[in-house]
Amino acid sequence: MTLEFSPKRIIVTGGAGFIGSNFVHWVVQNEPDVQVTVLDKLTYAGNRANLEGIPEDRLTFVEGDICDAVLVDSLFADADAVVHFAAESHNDNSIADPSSFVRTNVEGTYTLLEAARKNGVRFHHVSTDEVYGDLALDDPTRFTEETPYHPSSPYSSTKAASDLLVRAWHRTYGLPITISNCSNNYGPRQHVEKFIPRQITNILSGLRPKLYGDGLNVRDWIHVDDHSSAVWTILTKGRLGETYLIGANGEKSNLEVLREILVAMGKEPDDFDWVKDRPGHDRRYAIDATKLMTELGWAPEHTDFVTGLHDVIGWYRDNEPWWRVDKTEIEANYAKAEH
Ligand code: NAD
Ligand code: TDX
Repeated sequence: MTLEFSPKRIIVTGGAGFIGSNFVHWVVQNEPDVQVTVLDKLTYAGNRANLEGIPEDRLTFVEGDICDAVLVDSLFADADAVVHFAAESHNDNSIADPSSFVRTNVEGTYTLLEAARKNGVRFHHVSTDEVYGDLALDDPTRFTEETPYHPSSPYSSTKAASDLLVRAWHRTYGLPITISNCSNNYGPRQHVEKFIPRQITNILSGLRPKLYGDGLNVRDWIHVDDHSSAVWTILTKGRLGETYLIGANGEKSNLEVLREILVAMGKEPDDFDWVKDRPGHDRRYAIDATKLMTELGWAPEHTDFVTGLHDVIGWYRDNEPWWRVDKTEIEANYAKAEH
């Protein structure tokens, strides 16, 4: 039985992005003894405003690059653990230009691992179910920790590379690590480039939603707060060197999700455009989270997807200045790719 780990000073990379910022809010609310340092480059996907409302005595914000070895080393000298969210995260961008994905996701993770090794810092690596490739729509199985890696896109192949680096640093150098691979997240503060926010903000902007291909691709949706509680559980109770899959039985086709959004926003279920498919588009993701649930006792709390979706729609209605600044440029880029 592994003794519980109780970090007091954690570094959260990518803590100004969608999932990282939700994780920081979750930790500050649920773990009163933990001090958080966010390291974030504030790329187009990072936003300092995502951390508003967090008391100053709980959070230190450092604007910087995870590839900056000197900076990373100085921060790690004073930390118990790092929770590594920072990444280039959008598949469509990785198809248009993979270079920043290789740099941040692979070289950045390597830089953090070396600093963790030097300073004896516990390492939790946040990854994705996309490293396993995809499943057929009629395949009765789901991904488990034993599924072989088979990534499809430049994004998912760089995430797979980073996972393998983390495993190697454990096996070779004995670095205390855990890895989690989660399914598609939804929730507040997700960038407007991603599927659910794009469709909601299109409708709020008087634009028609856009569905790729035949719309039957399946994603396994989980609320971002359930991802946060799972990552904390794995960091504090997980066995060293282990991988845990995170999911909440949320399989839905893109067409189903889009129709839920349209109906919730008072539109007709066919008020959208079919657009060009994504090259190499993964067909279906599905997670079996049995190991995390049985071994560590984790369970998701936000299991009613329609209620969660209504809350997210409300968040985008109430926070138009947050997303409006990026919307025009994102839609112009999508138009160039015929998406
Ligand atoms: P995001 O794009 O919203 O945020 C990424 C954050 O990382 C941003 O704040 C950005 O400024 C920062 N960043 C990027 N490059 C950096 C660099 N070189 N140095 C420092 N900071 C940098 O991403 P997200 O959707 O919140 O995803 C977070 C993590 O979770 C990623 O590792 C992703 O692979 C993983 N993940 C995401 C999902 C999902 O559904 N979005 C699902 C499973 C796993
Ligand atoms: O306008 C759109 N229309 C559409 O049909 C967009 C933006 C997407 N899609 C489709 C493509 C996917 O099948 O919707 C699905 C979801 O697309 P994304 O939001 O781009 O997510 P996905 O490619 O599934 O990857 C996400 O989940 C796993 C995150 O972006 C990754 O960071 C995470 O690893």
